[in-house]
Amino acid sequence: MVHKDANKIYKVKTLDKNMATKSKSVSNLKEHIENPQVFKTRKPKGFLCITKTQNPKKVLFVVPDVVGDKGGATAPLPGVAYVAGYVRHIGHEVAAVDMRINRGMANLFAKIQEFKPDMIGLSFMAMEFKPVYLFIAELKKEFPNIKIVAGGAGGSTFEDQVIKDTGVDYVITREGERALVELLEGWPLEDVQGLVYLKDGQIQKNALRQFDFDISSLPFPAYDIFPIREYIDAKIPVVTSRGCPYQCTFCAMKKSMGVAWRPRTPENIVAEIRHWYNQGFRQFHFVDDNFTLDMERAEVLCDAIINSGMKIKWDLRNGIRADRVNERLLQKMKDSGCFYFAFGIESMDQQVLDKMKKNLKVENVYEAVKMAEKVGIPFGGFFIIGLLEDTFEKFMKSYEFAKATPFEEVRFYNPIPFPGTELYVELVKGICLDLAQITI
Ligand code: B12
Ligand code: SF4
Repeated sequence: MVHKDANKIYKVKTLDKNMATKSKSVSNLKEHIENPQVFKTRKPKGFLCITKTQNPKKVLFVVPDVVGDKGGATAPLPGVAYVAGYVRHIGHEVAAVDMRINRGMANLFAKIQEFKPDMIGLSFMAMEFKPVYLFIAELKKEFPNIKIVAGGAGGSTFEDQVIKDTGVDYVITREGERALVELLEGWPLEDVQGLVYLKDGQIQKNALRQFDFDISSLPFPAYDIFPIREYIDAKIPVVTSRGCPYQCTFCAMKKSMGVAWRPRTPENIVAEIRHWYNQGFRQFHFVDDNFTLDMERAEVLCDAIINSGMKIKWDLRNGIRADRVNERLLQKMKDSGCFYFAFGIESMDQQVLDKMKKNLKVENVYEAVKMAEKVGIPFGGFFIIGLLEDTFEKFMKSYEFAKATPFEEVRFYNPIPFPGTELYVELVKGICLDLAQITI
């Protein structure tokens, strides 16, 4: 499942000084993918030239049984599916156990005994660290000789601390596709960018990996290794872009996905949707950090969906910015099947917004909800209570606004100072908050 237009030139528009203007021709990776016989050995650091492994390994991806507020697994994890898809494409054998669906350690142990993986790959979010660490301890006890590699937002957040706290063999920070392949190929550990590992009992943290600008040329996520029809939402998650250039102080996605916004080509996205459409799926869930950053590109994508003739429904629950929509875009979103989206508003008090560096004006929010009402897509609003500068009176502005606006859904979150965020630094260093007091 590799997109055929992978070397199409797609212009990445820039938003502010945080992003350099780029026009990127996607790469010689495509040549390698299309000519899998060309197996080249290790090249200068940072360049992945492996196209087909000569030493296939078995990797079992495990999603620990930690579920959010829905009490069950809503969808397979895109991050794990991306990594698995890439590793499989190179020729390694992959399988997955989503323990949120196939519950119980006994089931997992049976699967491990049957599949006999060379390596177990785990993904977790920082919030989930307590149950996940207990889970790793059990796994290590039962299978002390199988290497475990941890990744995901949790791995990128805690880095070496994960090894210290759990004894996993490796942590891969940031994007995991190419790093895991390099690890499986047996590259010298010090050459695998983004890898954290133990050497002679000492933690080694390699240089961080550059973010991947070639995401249209990655194989589609391997959702097929998950029990895809057993999730609560019969929706396929689609990551149409990675990263976000804004600097919101509370936001914890930078450490795993970075400030560089990297869109996939509309053709590539439509090809992925078509793949699942042909298998009977009609609902999709776009999980970008900043789907509408480039409004023109979002329109082009909506047009491409409309022109594809596929009658799909899609939603966007991650919160788009109120200053990155216009009526024409919203209309195209609706026409292409968008049945719900949410605005990431955070606060209706300008001082609080400014303090969190949201780079948003409350006026933008008023305008955006008016447009959304006019176009008629049901929409939600996400807020955060209790960030720095917030007070009861300021919170009431958000509360009154939420009550007065015909939101389909309103969420008020508490802020969590994730390591790696500016909020964390402000709280821990600035106000000398005792780290031991932070429970997440
Ligand atoms: C979709 C999504 C969800 C989905 C699915 C979660 C998931 N684990 O994928 C749902 C709705 C369940 C969800 C829920 C929550 N989420 Co959420 N979510 C996201 C979102 C928007 C996209 C994730 C995604 O698919 N990205 C695209 C893929 C390609 O990237 P990726 O997952 O990072 O995977 C790459 C690497 O991390 C790595 N990798 C991933 N897994 C593995 C495994 C191995 C073995 C290796 C080697 C590498 C590797 O390689 C992947 C490919 O490059 C992210 C934002 C973000 N950009 O990460 C927030 C994010 C992960 N969520 C976050 C939070 C806080 C939550 C909630 C706590 C929100 C809440 N208050 O309720 C809940 C937690 C639910 C729970 N379990 O208790 C935070 C996590 C912070 C942190 N440092 O851990 C993020 C970063 C949002 C943010 N801006 O702060 N979320
Ligand atoms: S909260 Fe949204 S706009 Fe702000 S940095 Fe995170 S993803 Fe970007």
